[in-house]
Amino acid sequence: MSFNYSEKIPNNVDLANDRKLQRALEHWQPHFLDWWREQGPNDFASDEVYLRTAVGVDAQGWASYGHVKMPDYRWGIFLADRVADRTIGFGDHFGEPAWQQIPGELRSQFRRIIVTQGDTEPASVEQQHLLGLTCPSLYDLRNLFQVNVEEGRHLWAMVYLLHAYFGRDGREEAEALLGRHSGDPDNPRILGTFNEPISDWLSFFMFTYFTDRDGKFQLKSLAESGFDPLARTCRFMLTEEAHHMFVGETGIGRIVKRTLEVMKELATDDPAAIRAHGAMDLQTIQRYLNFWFTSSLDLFGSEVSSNSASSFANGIKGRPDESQYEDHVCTDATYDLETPDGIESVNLRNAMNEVMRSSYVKDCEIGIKRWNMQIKRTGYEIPLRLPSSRCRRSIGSWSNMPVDPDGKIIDRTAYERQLVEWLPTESDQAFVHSLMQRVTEPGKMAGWIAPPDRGINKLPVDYEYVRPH
Ligand code: BYC
Repeated sequence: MSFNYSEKIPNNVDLANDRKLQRALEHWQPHFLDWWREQGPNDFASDEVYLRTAVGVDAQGWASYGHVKMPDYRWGIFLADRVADRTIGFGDHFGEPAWQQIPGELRSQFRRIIVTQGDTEPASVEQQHLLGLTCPSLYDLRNLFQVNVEEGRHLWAMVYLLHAYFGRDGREEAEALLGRHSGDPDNPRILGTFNEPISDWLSFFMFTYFTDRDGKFQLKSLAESGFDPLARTCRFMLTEEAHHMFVGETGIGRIVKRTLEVMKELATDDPAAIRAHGAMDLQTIQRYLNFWFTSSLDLFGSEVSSNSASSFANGIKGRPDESQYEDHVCTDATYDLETPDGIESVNLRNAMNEVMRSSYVKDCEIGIKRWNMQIKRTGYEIPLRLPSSRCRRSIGSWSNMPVDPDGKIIDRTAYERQLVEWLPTESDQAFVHSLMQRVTEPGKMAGWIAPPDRGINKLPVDYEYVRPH
């Protein structure tokens, strides 16, 4: 497939030969650009940003670098290459040829999942839209914008599917994706975490570590879908998603590194002294981690879910890396769930949300181990840790249960008293906000974060990643 960049919408789906679809998407495009101007990082619209743009799906094409003004970024539609003779890898249709069109009886289920996925993408851009004003460096500013434009492209990916496969309903859903807004009391985003404000960079790095990682797992499960265009779209989105999690992991790692430098310099682990020196104490970092991890856990849905069972049965949504399992049908298998009333054995198909959540938690542990090695090497015994996945839940069987970070059910009054200590307090937030000062001299870093080990695309750290207009 060749790519034609003289087209308004770069794509590898042969849009030029589908005039009706092309017209529908070209009708949506100005609405998207209006939304980007109103809800995106508009203060930087005339700056030139060193961005990676996808111009194809192969090893060379997916990462083409250069300075671009964000409103001129080419939001294109790219699906990973088609796998010849692909068959459905799980559920009741296991082994049947993958679908190129959506089976009529599954339309509304597919639509719901595509809309939910699509809704998160613009939500995150809205959540982050003021962060550029307080960037700790030009390197970080560029990474923020890279994440933002790619989330915009991921919205395009879902809107393409809605327009191409769902007719008028799909076009209405695509409009509605621009009508809901993060945190809007009248018309909020669909999932909880995407309505939480991200008004400082510590939250941004936590979000890209924990919430984008939910994205990784959800996209992996949709990359298994029996509906081939959805699977191919998600496969390509995953290549971009990896960078977002890199931003989170290295961002938190660099904050921890700077904190440890200050602790060493002052020879103390006293939070007040560390703060007075302009760095973030590990306890504050832990409280932000508690907030974003527990919020992101809810994004997997309920432990026992008939929706997840039917998504699996119908070939809509598989398990991430389905090929790692032996049984792809799971009609007789069971799963032992820990509920507040004890162990409950449920049909595995009904526990798919929990299967995914458990893999997600394991993946989250990797960064924690890495940061803790840094802390240990400096000689301190203040490890960061993930709270129990039962703690502070708002969805599922542990919802609203008084569970402490160790996973133990405790007295409700004690829980309510202590919860405020496990999460960022108002004074933590005021302190973190007080550190958020804009640094825009190439190579310079704010005092609360260490420089990265290397720059983008083999360029030096002090490269001018964003050129102000
Ligand atoms: N908040 O049976 P249940 C990403 C709703 S992140 C509010 O428990 P089910 C990204 C649910 O919708 C990945 N509502 O679970 C990251 C349902 O409502 P309806 C996003 C919630 O149905 C960073 C009801 O509760 N992708 O890409 O299996 C930056 C009962 O549901 C929540 C996806 O989510 C919640 N946390 O749903 C940018 C993939 N959890 O329909 C991007 C698409 C559940 O009965 N979505 N509910 O009114 C799905 O696969 C599924 O819808 C869910 C689980 C994962 C959300």
